[in-house]
Amino acid sequence: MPRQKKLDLYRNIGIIAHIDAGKTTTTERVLYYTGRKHQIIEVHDTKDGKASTTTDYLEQERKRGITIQSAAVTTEWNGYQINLIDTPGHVDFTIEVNRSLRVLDGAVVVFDGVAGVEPQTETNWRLANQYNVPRLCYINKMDRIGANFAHCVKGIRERLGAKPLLCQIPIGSSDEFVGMVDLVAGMAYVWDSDDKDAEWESVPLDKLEGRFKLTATADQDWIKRVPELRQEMLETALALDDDAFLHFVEHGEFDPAVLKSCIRKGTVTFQLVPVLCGSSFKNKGVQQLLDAVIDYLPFPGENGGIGLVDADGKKIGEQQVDDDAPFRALAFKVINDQFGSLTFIRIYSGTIRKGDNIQNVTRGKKERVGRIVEVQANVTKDIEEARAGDICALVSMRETETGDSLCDPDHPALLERMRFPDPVISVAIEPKTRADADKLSASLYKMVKADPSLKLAVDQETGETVLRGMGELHLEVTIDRMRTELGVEANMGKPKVSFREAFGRVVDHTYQHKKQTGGSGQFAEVKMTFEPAEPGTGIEFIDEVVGGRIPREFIPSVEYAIKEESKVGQVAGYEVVDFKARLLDGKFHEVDSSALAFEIAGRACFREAHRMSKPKLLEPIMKIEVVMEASYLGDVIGDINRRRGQVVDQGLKGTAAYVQGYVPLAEMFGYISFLRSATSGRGTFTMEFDRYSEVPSGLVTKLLEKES
Ligand SMILES: Nc1nc2c(ncn2[C@@H]2O[C@H](COP(=O)(O)OP(=O)(O)OP(=O)(O)O)[C@@H](O)[C@H]2O)c(=O)[nH]1
Ligand SMILES: [Mg+2]
Repeated sequence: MPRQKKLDLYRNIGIIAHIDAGKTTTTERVLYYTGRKHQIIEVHDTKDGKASTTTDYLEQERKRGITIQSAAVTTEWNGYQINLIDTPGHVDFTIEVNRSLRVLDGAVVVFDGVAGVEPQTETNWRLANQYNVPRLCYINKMDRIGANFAHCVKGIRERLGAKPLLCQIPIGSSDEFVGMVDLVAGMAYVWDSDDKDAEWESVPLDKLEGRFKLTATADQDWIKRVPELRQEMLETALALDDDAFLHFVEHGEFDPAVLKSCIRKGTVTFQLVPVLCGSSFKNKGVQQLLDAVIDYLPFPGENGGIGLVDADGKKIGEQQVDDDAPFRALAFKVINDQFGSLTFIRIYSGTIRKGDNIQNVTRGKKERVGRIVEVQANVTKDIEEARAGDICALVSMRETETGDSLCDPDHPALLERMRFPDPVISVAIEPKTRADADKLSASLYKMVKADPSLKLAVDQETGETVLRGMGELHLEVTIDRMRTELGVEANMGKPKVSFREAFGRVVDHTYQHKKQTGGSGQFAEVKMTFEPAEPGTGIEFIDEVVGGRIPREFIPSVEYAIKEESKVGQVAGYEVVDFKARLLDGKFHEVDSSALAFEIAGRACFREAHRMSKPKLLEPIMKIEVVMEASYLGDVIGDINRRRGQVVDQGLKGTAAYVQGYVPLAEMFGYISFLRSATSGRGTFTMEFDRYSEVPSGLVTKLLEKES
């Protein structure tokens, strides 16, 4: 079947933001105004379990009023197909933003008009930078008391380092917010009520003077500055097209279509970021936001394709978005339930049809395409084929996991995958009843497979099953979802910090494994150097053996030994990270050497070398931001210092004060209770993993005791 809709009529976009900025509320409006649904459900009306927004359909999402997993919906606007992913803002679920941004072509960044740039706005912004995703800024919640458009724009410029292009400015704020001036169209839109079906009146710019009675001077100023702001916007945007710019400077005229194409060019090439405003909750600005998505965000392939990489992840080329090229797609999400699995893919090139055989290049396995479905949040619809630019899901793939490349078997390639964040917290898990015990490990395995920011391990000393994740909420929600989705109940132990270990200094070490008394003997000798490496570089094994001093076939056993043995460090049994292991030399015996003998030698060499290196214990350091009334600032800062923290910034956000700093995770358990009592319940905080850092030597024993 030929392509039904031209590629430039597609938009694959994500909605990203800090928690509570209004992503899901905006998504509900998008579905309503595009005619996809006939009723709007408010996020805060779903706790009783009777109703649900389209994208927050999980029981855990409804109860908590937050988004936990990203959900995809498809809709149409003015003949364009919009595939939209609503993502969570809570930092514990950052993997969902990460993997969505990997496969999307554009994003709408939503801001709470009162809070402006918040910690997760920054994190998600950085992620969008990493994945080269052009974006629009939508300053939502302009109806809230304290909404401050200028503060938000300043944040975009200063904290996100972007060049905001004001395409709209608000008319009024808080309960006086009635609409916006569209500087691009040269028209103001004024709504006659907050109703979802309210009409807006289009008011020409020369009729604005004296039309609104705005109490706040700042709000009046925005309206007064309209001519000046429009001129500024026009000059900035038109500067992206030399001819249009010259014509504008000389004659004061421009072609509206050229203006839009300039803004689009600036957006797609990251030279500017269009800024819009509105109030999704009060039903103002969402249709205009949709227009901007069409006008300024790229269609699939407009901003390039996806990187092709070698087995080590090094970029070796690019796959353009192209129907006629061989089939290539990236799996970005796997959802499991009792009945099977759904694997979400983004197709970069080619076409797949039901019944096709495809290759999972990452795992070297064949897969068969049984069913292809289009997904509308939790509802699927079978389709016959899917093609370049599409986001769809495959039913019951057997081998495919998040991040895998799926290709035409005759044209295998590895596509650039997403990065998975490091889990920093762990809990011991035990089955609730004997019936649960039988199914527990299989169910945990399914949860971990669906969420690469979880890790599962067995504590070698205690034999306990240990689940690691991004935070307490992440682990709690995982266990609860296992109950509701897979019918298996488990109890969770106390959350603990996931420490790591590192080499303290360079160590040269030789180990000889010899057992040659009676029967068949064992012999292997390895000479190795271990050196600490930069944080985040992982483990590098370098084979420098020359002249057959160790036969080739035994070298992989040494590498395997080092990687396995590094899972249990010599300080306290935590994983050893970031080092280079060089295998320099060794000895072997014609008869008594074997792969096993070299593995044993490698393991022992690692253990002894790690112990000799004055090994370090590393702990996760969290970046925190606390927002409270200014009068509590002193108490909050004093407390951060007592928690071995370091304050790096403090200031005012509207009428509230904020502090930013770094605190070891080990000192952050129970922080919310401190904050509540210290600020009469009015303080809030967010924290996210920043880096691993060495535990001061004097504290190692104390900390390990506290955590055990
Ligand atoms: N006053 C006001 N409230 C809003 C607006 N948009 C959303 N809200 C409210 O803000 C709260 C959070 O909204 P959500 O849409 O769940 O926010 P979110 O960004 O999806 O949150 P997470 O997915 O949990 O990160 C809800 O109570 C909404 O009703 C708005 O424009 N004005
Ligand atoms: Mg949400």
